[in-house]
Amino acid sequence: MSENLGITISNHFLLNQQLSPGATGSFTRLLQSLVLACKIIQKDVGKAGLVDVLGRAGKVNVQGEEVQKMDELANLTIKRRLSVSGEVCALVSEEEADIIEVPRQYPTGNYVVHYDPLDGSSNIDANVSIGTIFSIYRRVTPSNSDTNDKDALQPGLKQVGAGYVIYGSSCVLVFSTGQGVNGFTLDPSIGEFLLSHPNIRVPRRGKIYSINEGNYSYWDEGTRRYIDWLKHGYEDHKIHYSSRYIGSLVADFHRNLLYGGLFLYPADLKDPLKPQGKLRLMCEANPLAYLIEQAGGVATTGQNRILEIEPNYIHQRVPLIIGSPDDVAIYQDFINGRR
Ligand code: AHM
Ligand code: MG
Repeated sequence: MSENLGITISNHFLLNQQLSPGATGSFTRLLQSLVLACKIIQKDVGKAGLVDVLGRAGKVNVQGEEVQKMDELANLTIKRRLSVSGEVCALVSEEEADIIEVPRQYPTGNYVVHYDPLDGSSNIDANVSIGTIFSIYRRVTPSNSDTNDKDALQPGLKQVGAGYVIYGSSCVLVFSTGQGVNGFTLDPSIGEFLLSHPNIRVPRRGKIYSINEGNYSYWDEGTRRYIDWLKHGYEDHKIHYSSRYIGSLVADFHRNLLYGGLFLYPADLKDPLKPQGKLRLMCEANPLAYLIEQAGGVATTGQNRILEIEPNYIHQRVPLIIGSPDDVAIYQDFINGRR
Protein backbone atom coordinates (compact mmCIF):
# COMPACT_ATOMS: atom_id res chain seq x y z
CA MET A 1 0.00 0.00 0.00
CA SER A 2 1.34 3.47 -0.88
CA GLU A 3 2.71 5.20 2.20
CA ASN A 4 1.12 8.42 0.91
CA LEU A 5 -2.39 6.99 0.80
CA GLY A 6 -4.75 9.49 2.39
CA ILE A 7 -2.53 12.56 2.05
CA THR A 8 -4.31 15.72 0.94
CA ILE A 9 -4.09 16.86 -2.64
CA SER A 10 -2.39 20.10 -1.51
CA ASN A 11 0.33 18.08 0.19
CA HIS A 12 0.69 15.96 -2.91
CA PHE A 13 1.16 19.09 -5.05
CA LEU A 14 3.75 20.47 -2.62
CA LEU A 15 5.69 17.20 -2.52
CA ASN A 16 5.80 17.20 -6.34
CA GLN A 17 6.90 20.82 -6.35
CA GLN A 18 9.76 20.04 -3.97
CA LEU A 19 10.87 17.24 -6.28
CA SER A 20 10.96 19.55 -9.33
CA PRO A 21 14.18 21.57 -9.39
CA GLY A 22 13.53 25.20 -10.30
CA ALA A 23 9.78 25.02 -9.67
CA THR A 24 8.33 28.43 -8.84
CA GLY A 25 5.01 27.29 -7.41
CA SER A 26 3.03 28.66 -10.41
CA PHE A 27 1.85 25.27 -11.57
CA THR A 28 0.87 24.30 -8.02
CA ARG A 29 -1.17 27.50 -7.67
CA LEU A 30 -2.90 26.78 -10.98
CA LEU A 31 -3.81 23.25 -9.90
CA GLN A 32 -5.09 24.50 -6.56
CA SER A 33 -7.34 27.01 -8.33
CA LEU A 34 -8.72 24.21 -10.49
CA VAL A 35 -9.34 22.05 -7.43
CA LEU A 36 -11.20 24.87 -5.72
CA ALA A 37 -13.34 25.46 -8.82
CA CYS A 38 -14.27 21.77 -8.92
CA LYS A 39 -15.23 21.78 -5.24
CA ILE A 40 -17.57 24.69 -5.94
CA ILE A 41 -19.06 22.86 -8.95
CA GLN A 42 -19.52 19.72 -6.82
CA LYS A 43 -21.52 21.77 -4.32
CA ASP A 44 -23.68 23.25 -7.12
CA VAL A 45 -24.21 19.91 -8.87
CA GLY A 46 -25.56 18.56 -5.57
CA LYS A 47 -28.46 20.98 -6.00
CA ALA A 48 -29.06 20.20 -9.69
CA GLY A 49 -32.41 18.53 -9.02
CA LEU A 50 -33.65 21.74 -7.46
CA VAL A 51 -33.14 23.86 -10.58
CA ASP A 52 -36.86 23.61 -11.38
CA VAL A 53 -37.70 24.60 -7.83
CA LEU A 54 -35.21 27.42 -7.65
CA GLY A 55 -35.68 28.70 -11.20
CA ARG A 56 -34.33 28.02 -14.71
CA ALA A 57 -31.46 29.49 -16.68
CA GLY A 58 -31.77 33.20 -17.19
CA LYS A 59 -34.63 33.43 -14.69
CA VAL A 60 -34.76 34.70 -11.17
CA ASN A 61 -35.19 32.35 -8.21
CA VAL A 62 -37.42 32.78 -5.17
CA GLN A 63 -34.70 34.78 -3.42
CA GLY A 64 -34.59 37.16 -6.39
CA GLU A 65 -31.19 35.81 -7.52
CA GLU A 66 -30.27 35.02 -11.11
CA VAL A 67 -30.28 31.24 -11.66
CA GLN A 68 -28.10 29.58 -14.27
CA LYS A 69 -28.06 26.21 -15.94
CA MET A 70 -25.50 23.90 -14.36
CA ASP A 71 -23.19 23.79 -17.37
CA GLU A 72 -23.19 27.58 -17.66
CA LEU A 73 -22.55 27.88 -13.94
CA ALA A 74 -19.68 25.37 -14.07
CA ASN A 75 -18.17 27.25 -17.01
CA LEU A 76 -18.32 30.56 -15.16
CA THR A 77 -16.89 29.06 -11.98
CA ILE A 78 -13.81 27.70 -13.73
CA LYS A 79 -13.40 30.86 -15.80
CA ARG A 80 -13.51 33.10 -12.71
CA ARG A 81 -11.27 30.94 -10.52
CA LEU A 82 -8.60 30.51 -13.18
CA SER A 83 -8.75 34.14 -14.30
CA VAL A 84 -7.98 35.38 -10.78
CA SER A 85 -5.30 32.74 -10.18
CA GLY A 86 -2.70 34.89 -11.95
CA GLU A 87 -1.32 31.75 -13.61
CA VAL A 88 -3.17 31.58 -16.96
CA CYS A 89 -2.92 33.69 -20.09
CA ALA A 90 -5.86 32.13 -21.95
CA LEU A 91 -8.68 29.67 -21.45
CA VAL A 92 -10.66 27.59 -23.92
CA SER A 93 -14.02 26.22 -22.82
CA GLU A 94 -16.30 23.75 -24.58
CA GLU A 95 -19.09 26.19 -23.74
CA GLU A 96 -17.58 29.20 -25.53
CA ALA A 97 -16.97 29.76 -29.21
CA ASP A 98 -13.70 31.71 -28.91
CA ILE A 99 -10.50 31.72 -26.88
CA ILE A 100 -11.17 33.45 -23.54
CA GLU A 101 -8.65 36.17 -22.74
CA VAL A 102 -7.99 36.86 -19.06
CA PRO A 103 -9.54 40.26 -18.18
CA ARG A 104 -6.93 43.02 -18.17
CA GLN A 105 -7.39 43.84 -14.46
CA TYR A 106 -5.87 40.46 -13.51
CA PRO A 107 -2.24 39.45 -13.77
CA THR A 108 -1.58 36.74 -16.35
CA GLY A 109 0.64 33.69 -16.17
CA ASN A 110 2.21 31.21 -18.51
CA TYR A 111 -0.42 28.51 -18.81
CA VAL A 112 -3.30 27.83 -21.20
CA VAL A 113 -6.15 25.64 -19.95
CA HIS A 114 -8.71 23.86 -22.12
CA TYR A 115 -11.74 22.53 -20.27
CA ASP A 116 -15.11 20.88 -20.61
CA PRO A 117 -16.88 22.36 -17.59
CA LEU A 118 -19.64 19.76 -17.30
CA ASP A 119 -19.18 16.75 -19.52
CA GLY A 120 -22.26 14.57 -19.91
CA SER A 121 -24.50 17.45 -18.90
CA SER A 122 -27.49 15.99 -20.78
CA ASN A 123 -27.52 13.40 -17.97
CA ILE A 124 -27.89 15.88 -15.10
CA ASP A 125 -31.65 15.63 -14.73
CA ALA A 126 -31.44 11.84 -14.33
CA ASN A 127 -28.81 12.00 -11.56
CA VAL A 128 -26.22 10.24 -13.72
CA SER A 129 -22.53 10.94 -13.03
CA ILE A 130 -21.11 13.94 -14.86
CA GLY A 131 -17.71 15.59 -14.70
CA THR A 132 -15.20 18.30 -15.52
CA ILE A 133 -12.25 17.60 -17.84
CA PHE A 134 -9.15 19.83 -18.08
CA SER A 135 -5.98 20.00 -20.09
CA ILE A 136 -2.99 22.28 -19.37
CA TYR A 137 -0.34 23.67 -21.75
CA ARG A 138 2.51 26.14 -21.36
CA ARG A 139 2.16 29.24 -23.49
CA VAL A 140 4.55 29.33 -26.43
CA THR A 141 4.28 33.01 -27.45
CA PRO A 142 6.34 35.65 -25.58
CA SER A 143 4.75 36.68 -22.27
CA ASN A 144 4.69 40.38 -23.29
CA SER A 145 2.55 39.66 -26.40
CA ASP A 146 -1.14 38.83 -26.80
CA THR A 147 -1.92 35.12 -26.73
CA ASN A 148 -3.05 33.63 -30.02
CA ASP A 149 -3.83 30.36 -31.80
CA LYS A 150 -0.24 29.18 -31.37
CA ASP A 151 -0.86 28.97 -27.62
CA ALA A 152 -4.32 27.45 -27.90
CA LEU A 153 -3.69 24.97 -30.70
CA GLN A 154 -0.87 22.76 -29.49
CA PRO A 155 -0.84 18.99 -30.01
CA GLY A 156 -1.74 16.87 -26.98
CA LEU A 157 1.87 15.76 -26.60
CA LYS A 158 2.63 19.26 -25.32
CA GLN A 159 0.28 18.96 -22.34
CA VAL A 160 1.99 19.49 -18.99
CA GLY A 161 -0.96 18.18 -17.02
CA ALA A 162 -4.50 16.89 -17.48
CA GLY A 163 -7.28 15.44 -15.41
CA TYR A 164 -10.94 15.17 -14.65
CA VAL A 165 -13.34 15.29 -11.75
CA ILE A 166 -16.40 13.05 -11.52
CA TYR A 167 -19.41 14.26 -9.62
CA GLY A 168 -20.85 10.84 -8.84
CA SER A 169 -21.55 8.57 -5.90
CA SER A 170 -18.43 10.23 -4.54
CA CYS A 171 -16.46 13.10 -5.98
CA VAL A 172 -13.20 11.85 -7.49
CA LEU A 173 -10.38 13.82 -9.08
CA VAL A 174 -7.94 11.95 -11.32
CA PHE A 175 -4.94 13.72 -12.77
CA SER A 176 -1.43 13.42 -14.09
CA THR A 177 1.44 15.82 -14.53
CA GLY A 178 3.50 13.31 -16.44
CA GLN A 179 4.61 11.01 -13.62
CA GLY A 180 1.79 8.51 -13.55
CA VAL A 181 -1.86 8.92 -12.68
CA ASN A 182 -3.29 9.48 -9.21
CA GLY A 183 -6.88 9.60 -7.99
CA PHE A 184 -8.20 11.58 -5.04
CA THR A 185 -11.60 11.30 -3.38
CA LEU A 186 -13.28 14.28 -1.78
CA ASP A 187 -13.93 13.81 1.94
CA PRO A 188 -16.97 16.08 2.29
CA SER A 189 -16.62 16.26 6.08
CA ILE A 190 -13.33 18.20 5.78
CA GLY A 191 -13.68 19.53 2.22
CA GLU A 192 -10.39 17.97 1.12
CA PHE A 193 -9.43 15.61 -1.69
CA LEU A 194 -7.45 12.68 -0.21
CA LEU A 195 -5.23 10.30 -2.18
CA SER A 196 -7.36 7.17 -2.68
CA HIS A 197 -6.08 5.69 -5.98
CA PRO A 198 -2.27 6.02 -6.16
CA ASN A 199 -0.43 5.22 -9.38
CA ILE A 200 -3.40 3.96 -11.41
CA ARG A 201 -2.51 1.45 -14.15
CA VAL A 202 -5.10 0.33 -16.70
CA PRO A 203 -5.29 -3.49 -17.06
CA ARG A 204 -3.62 -4.73 -20.28
CA ARG A 205 -6.90 -6.31 -21.39
CA GLY A 206 -10.45 -5.88 -20.13
CA LYS A 207 -13.91 -7.35 -20.52
CA ILE A 208 -15.82 -4.13 -21.09
CA TYR A 209 -16.60 -2.24 -24.28
CA SER A 210 -18.35 1.12 -24.28
CA ILE A 211 -19.91 2.47 -27.45
CA ASN A 212 -23.25 3.95 -28.49
CA GLU A 213 -24.56 0.95 -30.45
CA GLY A 214 -27.49 3.02 -31.68
CA ASN A 215 -25.02 4.36 -34.24
CA TYR A 216 -24.11 0.88 -35.56
CA SER A 217 -25.39 1.35 -39.08
CA TYR A 218 -23.48 4.64 -39.43
CA TRP A 219 -20.04 3.21 -38.54
CA ASP A 220 -17.32 2.12 -40.92
CA GLU A 221 -17.13 -1.56 -41.74
CA GLY A 222 -14.08 -2.27 -39.52
CA THR A 223 -15.82 -0.92 -36.41
CA ARG A 224 -18.96 -2.94 -37.18
CA ARG A 225 -16.96 -6.14 -37.65
CA TYR A 226 -15.06 -5.49 -34.40
CA ILE A 227 -18.21 -5.02 -32.34
CA ASP A 228 -19.75 -8.13 -33.95
CA TRP A 229 -16.60 -10.06 -33.02
CA LEU A 230 -16.77 -8.92 -29.38
CA LYS A 231 -20.37 -10.14 -29.22
CA HIS A 232 -20.18 -13.33 -31.25
CA GLY A 233 -16.50 -14.27 -31.36
CA TYR A 234 -16.25 -16.14 -28.07
CA GLU A 235 -14.66 -19.18 -29.74
CA ASP A 236 -11.82 -16.92 -30.81
CA HIS A 237 -11.31 -14.52 -27.89
CA LYS A 238 -12.63 -16.65 -24.98
CA ILE A 239 -13.85 -13.57 -23.11
CA HIS A 240 -17.44 -12.78 -22.22
CA TYR A 241 -17.41 -9.07 -23.00
CA SER A 242 -19.90 -6.81 -21.28
CA SER A 243 -21.34 -3.68 -22.85
CA ARG A 244 -21.34 -0.65 -20.52
CA TYR A 245 -22.30 2.78 -21.84
CA ILE A 246 -23.32 5.57 -19.51
CA GLY A 247 -23.25 8.39 -22.06
CA SER A 248 -21.00 10.51 -19.83
CA LEU A 249 -17.50 10.26 -21.23
CA VAL A 250 -15.76 10.90 -17.90
CA ALA A 251 -17.77 8.21 -16.13
CA ASP A 252 -17.33 5.65 -18.93
CA PHE A 253 -13.62 6.45 -19.12
CA HIS A 254 -13.10 6.26 -15.35
CA ARG A 255 -14.74 2.85 -15.05
CA ASN A 256 -12.70 1.45 -17.93
CA LEU A 257 -9.49 2.98 -16.53
CA LEU A 258 -10.01 1.06 -13.30
CA TYR A 259 -11.49 -2.18 -14.69
CA GLY A 260 -9.97 -2.38 -18.18
CA GLY A 261 -11.58 -2.47 -21.61
CA LEU A 262 -12.12 0.24 -24.16
CA PHE A 263 -14.33 3.21 -24.97
CA LEU A 264 -15.12 4.01 -28.60
CA TYR A 265 -16.70 7.05 -30.23
CA PRO A 266 -15.73 6.45 -33.87
CA ALA A 267 -16.46 8.66 -36.84
CA ASP A 268 -19.96 8.01 -38.14
CA LEU A 269 -22.20 9.13 -40.97
CA LYS A 270 -25.13 10.08 -38.75
CA ASP A 271 -24.54 13.80 -38.76
CA PRO A 272 -22.97 15.28 -41.93
CA LEU A 273 -21.84 18.23 -39.81
CA LYS A 274 -19.81 15.92 -37.55
CA PRO A 275 -18.00 13.51 -39.87
CA GLN A 276 -15.28 13.01 -37.26
CA GLY A 277 -17.66 11.79 -34.55
CA LYS A 278 -18.82 13.81 -31.60
CA LEU A 279 -16.00 14.27 -29.14
CA ARG A 280 -13.74 17.30 -29.01
CA LEU A 281 -9.99 16.90 -29.54
CA MET A 282 -8.80 19.66 -27.23
CA CYS A 283 -11.03 19.41 -24.18
CA GLU A 284 -12.03 15.73 -24.23
CA ALA A 285 -9.79 13.46 -26.32
CA ASN A 286 -6.37 15.00 -25.55
CA PRO A 287 -6.64 15.11 -21.75
CA LEU A 288 -8.02 11.57 -21.57
CA ALA A 289 -5.38 10.35 -24.05
CA TYR A 290 -2.67 11.88 -21.85
CA LEU A 291 -4.09 10.12 -18.80
CA ILE A 292 -4.53 6.74 -20.47
CA GLU A 293 -0.96 6.79 -21.81
CA GLN A 294 0.32 7.71 -18.37
CA ALA A 295 -1.64 4.72 -17.03
CA GLY A 296 -0.18 2.32 -19.63
CA GLY A 297 -3.03 2.45 -22.15
CA VAL A 298 -3.58 3.69 -25.70
CA ALA A 299 -5.68 6.39 -27.39
CA THR A 300 -6.13 6.50 -31.15
CA THR A 301 -8.47 7.65 -33.89
CA GLY A 302 -8.11 4.14 -35.31
CA GLN A 303 -5.35 5.44 -37.60
CA ASN A 304 -3.41 7.98 -35.58
CA ARG A 305 -2.23 8.48 -32.03
CA ILE A 306 -4.49 11.13 -30.49
CA LEU A 307 -1.63 13.01 -28.80
CA GLU A 308 0.17 13.57 -32.11
CA ILE A 309 -2.72 15.27 -33.92
CA GLU A 310 -1.92 18.86 -34.95
CA PRO A 311 -5.12 20.76 -34.15
CA ASN A 312 -6.65 23.13 -36.70
CA TYR A 313 -9.31 24.82 -34.60
CA ILE A 314 -10.29 24.81 -30.94
CA HIS A 315 -13.56 22.89 -31.23
CA GLN A 316 -12.25 20.26 -33.65
CA ARG A 317 -13.89 16.85 -33.30
CA VAL A 318 -12.07 13.56 -33.52
CA PRO A 319 -12.83 9.82 -33.43
CA LEU A 320 -11.70 8.43 -30.06
CA ILE A 321 -10.84 4.82 -29.26
CA ILE A 322 -9.21 4.64 -25.85
CA GLY A 323 -8.44 2.09 -23.17
CA SER A 324 -6.50 -1.10 -22.44
CA PRO A 325 -3.56 -1.50 -24.85
CA ASP A 326 -4.38 -5.04 -26.00
CA ASP A 327 -8.04 -4.22 -26.64
CA VAL A 328 -7.21 -1.11 -28.66
CA ALA A 329 -4.60 -3.07 -30.65
CA ILE A 330 -7.22 -5.65 -31.66
CA TYR A 331 -9.60 -2.86 -32.73
CA GLN A 332 -6.84 -1.43 -34.92
CA ASP A 333 -6.35 -4.85 -36.51
CA PHE A 334 -9.99 -4.79 -37.60
CA ILE A 335 -9.76 -1.22 -38.87
CA ASN A 336 -6.60 -1.89 -40.84
CA GLY A 337 -7.85 -5.14 -42.38
CA ARG A 338 -5.44 -7.39 -40.47
CA ARG A 339 -8.42 -9.34 -39.15
P1 AHM B 1 -21.21 16.96 -23.99
O1 AHM B 1 -19.81 17.43 -23.77
O2 AHM B 1 -22.05 17.93 -24.74
O3 AHM B 1 -21.83 16.47 -22.73
O4 AHM B 1 -21.12 15.73 -25.04
C1 AHM B 1 -20.19 14.74 -24.85
C2 AHM B 1 -20.89 13.51 -24.35
C3 AHM B 1 -19.91 12.55 -23.73
O5 AHM B 1 -19.87 12.74 -22.34
C4 AHM B 1 -20.48 11.21 -24.09
O6 AHM B 1 -19.49 10.23 -24.19
C5 AHM B 1 -21.12 11.46 -25.41
O7 AHM B 1 -21.44 12.84 -25.45
C6 AHM B 1 -22.37 10.68 -25.60
O8 AHM B 1 -22.85 10.91 -26.88
P2 AHM B 1 -24.04 10.04 -27.52
O9 AHM B 1 -25.27 10.46 -26.80
O10 AHM B 1 -24.03 10.41 -28.96
O11 AHM B 1 -23.71 8.59 -27.29
MG1 MG C 1 -18.13 16.84 -23.02
